[in-house]
Amino acid sequence: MCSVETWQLRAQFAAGLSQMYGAEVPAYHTLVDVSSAVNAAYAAASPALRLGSLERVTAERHGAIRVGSAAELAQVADLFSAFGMHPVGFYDLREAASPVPVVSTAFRPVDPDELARNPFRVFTSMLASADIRFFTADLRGRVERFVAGRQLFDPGLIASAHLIAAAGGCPADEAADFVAAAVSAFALSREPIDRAWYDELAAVSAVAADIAGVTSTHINHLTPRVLDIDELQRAMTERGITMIDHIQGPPRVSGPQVLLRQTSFRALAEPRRFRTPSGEVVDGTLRVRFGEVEQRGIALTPLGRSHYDAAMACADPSAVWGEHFPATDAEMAASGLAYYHGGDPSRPVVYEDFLPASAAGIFRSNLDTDAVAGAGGDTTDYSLDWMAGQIGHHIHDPYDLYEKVASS
Ligand code: OOG
Ligand code: NI
Repeated sequence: MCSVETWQLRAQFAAGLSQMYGAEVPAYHTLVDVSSAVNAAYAAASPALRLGSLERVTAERHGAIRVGSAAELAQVADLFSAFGMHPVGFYDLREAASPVPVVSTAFRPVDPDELARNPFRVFTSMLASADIRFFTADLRGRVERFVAGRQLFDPGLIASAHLIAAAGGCPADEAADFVAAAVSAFALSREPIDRAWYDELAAVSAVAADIAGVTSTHINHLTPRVLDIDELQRAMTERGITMIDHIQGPPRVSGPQVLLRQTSFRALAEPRRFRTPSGEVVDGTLRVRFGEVEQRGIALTPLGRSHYDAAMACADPSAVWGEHFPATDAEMAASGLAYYHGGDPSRPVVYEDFLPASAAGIFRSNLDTDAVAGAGGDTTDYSLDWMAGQIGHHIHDPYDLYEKVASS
């Protein structure tokens, strides 16, 4: 008997992570408070919220995690399927203007009613250790051995996840333990970090060190959703918090707001423990986690996306926006640029995914140094199909999902 359904487990998982992360990163509470205030003020001024109710938007979060290998990603996929979160899309952040040596997917509910019940999603990145532009053969071998030798998830947790995913839920007396065990797998570890190993990886890429320099994974950030990100950016700055210079993604426009806009701030140094080369355990700090906020707009069709990419290729996208996009939803719908439920311009389909260029910008926001990619082309096999084969789960094409939502 499944008295607790998958979506309820997902809601509990999101709430549990939020509670844990808030205890670990107090600035998160400031961010959530400011976000809630911005949303309440926006909703009060604009009674018709077309992109989600105040309740859904204010409760909405996305998380980000990073793992070291395809085998670890497969475990994440198995674990998240118990929460009704399935992989959608393939993001290659090695191709960004400031490359990050990871390939990613996003785990999220795929059915509209599931999104409505709880839209929790987790952007999940895997270290691209096979990319010789970042890792020498020697370093790759050591990274892969280190990662293969650690255990991110208790095999019992993954076994339970299989059963829950297959049954669509679990009995009430099992739910709390399962969710608590899943949440704690993403806690920041107190295990001492091998200083020399961490520093060697950090010299290649700070993200590589965060992923493969430690024996566990952790929530990197937990992102609230706001209805007015410019106002959020202003309010956070007013509180003395230094935000990244530019909001990532599309500019603020007077017409229909599309896709996803994001901003972030650098987290404070967090206490971590290190083991020095002489074997001594000492206290130190790392700055790897940050705060992020998102504003979601309308999902674009492949045609709309090509217009978006063309606008974003210009030095000042806001100056040329009108050359690529019309000013009204009616024209957006008529020209097939964006998705609307049943083609009705008053009912936009919300973008539920991520943007690779923005993600790379978000990754960078907490780094002192960028990764330096060596010369040469990509010789790896990384692709959506490769990833799907490795993890043994179908990876949904986001456009298929939007088509289905728009026509249902
Ligand atoms: C993921 C960065 C990307 C987003 O919202 O685009 C991301 C990470 O830092 O692990 O979270
Ligand atoms: Ni994020």
